Amino acid sequence: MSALKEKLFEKIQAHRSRTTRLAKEYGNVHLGDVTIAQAIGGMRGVKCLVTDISYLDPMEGIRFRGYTIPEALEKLPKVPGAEMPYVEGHVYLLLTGDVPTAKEVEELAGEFKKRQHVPQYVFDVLKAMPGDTHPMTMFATAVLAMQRESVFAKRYAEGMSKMDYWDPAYEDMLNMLAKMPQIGAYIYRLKYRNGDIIAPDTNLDFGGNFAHMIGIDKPYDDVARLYFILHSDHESGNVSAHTGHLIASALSDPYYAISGMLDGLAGPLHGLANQEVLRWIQGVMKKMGGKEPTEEEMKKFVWDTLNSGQVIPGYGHAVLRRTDPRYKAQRDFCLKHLPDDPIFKYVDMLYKVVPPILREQGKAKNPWPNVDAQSGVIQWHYGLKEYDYYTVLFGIGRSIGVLSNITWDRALGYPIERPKSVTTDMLEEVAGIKK
Ligand code: HAX
Repeated sequence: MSALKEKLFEKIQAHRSRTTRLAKEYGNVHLGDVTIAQAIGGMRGVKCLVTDISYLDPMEGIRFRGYTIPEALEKLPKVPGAEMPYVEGHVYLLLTGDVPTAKEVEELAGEFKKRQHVPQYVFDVLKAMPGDTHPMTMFATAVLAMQRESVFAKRYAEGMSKMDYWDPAYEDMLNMLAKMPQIGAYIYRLKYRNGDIIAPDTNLDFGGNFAHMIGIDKPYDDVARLYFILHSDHESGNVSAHTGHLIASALSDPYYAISGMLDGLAGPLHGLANQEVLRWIQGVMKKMGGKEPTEEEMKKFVWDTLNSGQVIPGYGHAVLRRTDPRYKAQRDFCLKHLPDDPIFKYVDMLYKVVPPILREQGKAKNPWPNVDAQSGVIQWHYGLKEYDYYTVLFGIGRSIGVLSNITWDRALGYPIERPKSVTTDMLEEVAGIKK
């Protein structure tokens, strides 16, 4: 170890006990409007963000513009011959708060078709990346590479009134979203299908075209629609939504903001948990040599994971205190379309086994499954087995909510975000440990 690294390690070891003591013994002490526990503990529960796009109740789960998931799926106009609604209709709902008519959806779908052309240089950038690059790195890079297309950045450079910011933010939103199915599918085919790219079909809707370009038949188009809608928004405090809002608050344009929010989504405690769930289940299956585990064997795998200091992916949540309705919506889909899928059976057994174990362990505040516990099974079932790709699907969906929020942030003139930090010494003074 270098002398610098050694010195740093000594300092870290000396400092750790101070932070732990502050959080454990003085967590409830107030530091202005928040407690020491909230300042150290990732601002949990601090109400200081505003959004009307969606609201997350700890017990009920998400409502998009006031609608629960079943209500939104029922009310939004359906794609002819499909079980699921148009993703475009959900974009309309999040942006305006109104359920669109069939004509309004058609118009928006037409707008997307006009804007869907992806510049060749984006594909060239993707092709130039090493073959083992993670799909999320490719996705965030593709979005960042397109920053030169930003209408917001162009209009800002020309000199634009604050009152007009929402307009180019809206243009960037539609331009970017319209291209996402093709960029996402291109990454998949380039990385996992030897670059055998399928051209878009301009007659298809957002979800249908994505399924077509990925190369998976019906009902995968409905899987894509369901997936993009479910992952679109989860109010504003989660890492991806908050990152997008934060970056855009500096008036960095929506391309910068979306590229950055995708980086946050790529963390295993957030969006990457969907790949981790499948990776974990594959590990269990491998150990079982293909045999279905008994409940007792499954319990042992769960305890082994916890005892080795790892989290159970797909379980727990910072806000939710019940089973995630996004999990339920996907479980209902599985029960209808793939009840006998072996991985669905594993996942369903985990639903029985994990919550009591997390309760017994006594650490996680929410022992119930979140969206990521169920999402990979459906992808796997329809042949999309490359699980490190799953977070890209989440990212396409999440872009809808984050971009809607950014457009409204600019419309309402929300300022640059700038909370205040303090030092550990200051916390110890507030706690009365240090005079
Ligand atoms: N397995 C094991 N331990 C868990 C756990 C899980 N699934 N969930 C929480 N815990 C632990 C925490 O690691 C923490 O331990 P320490 O005290 O040792 O730090 C303790 O329980 C208290 O955590 P918490 O207050 O209940 O949860 P947080 O708000 O801190 O974290 C997380 C919420 C989602 C990050 C957490 O539940 C977790 O790590 N879950 C597994 C990863 C996962 O599924 N993430 C996706 C969440 C949904 C999402 O954002 N999707 O994108």
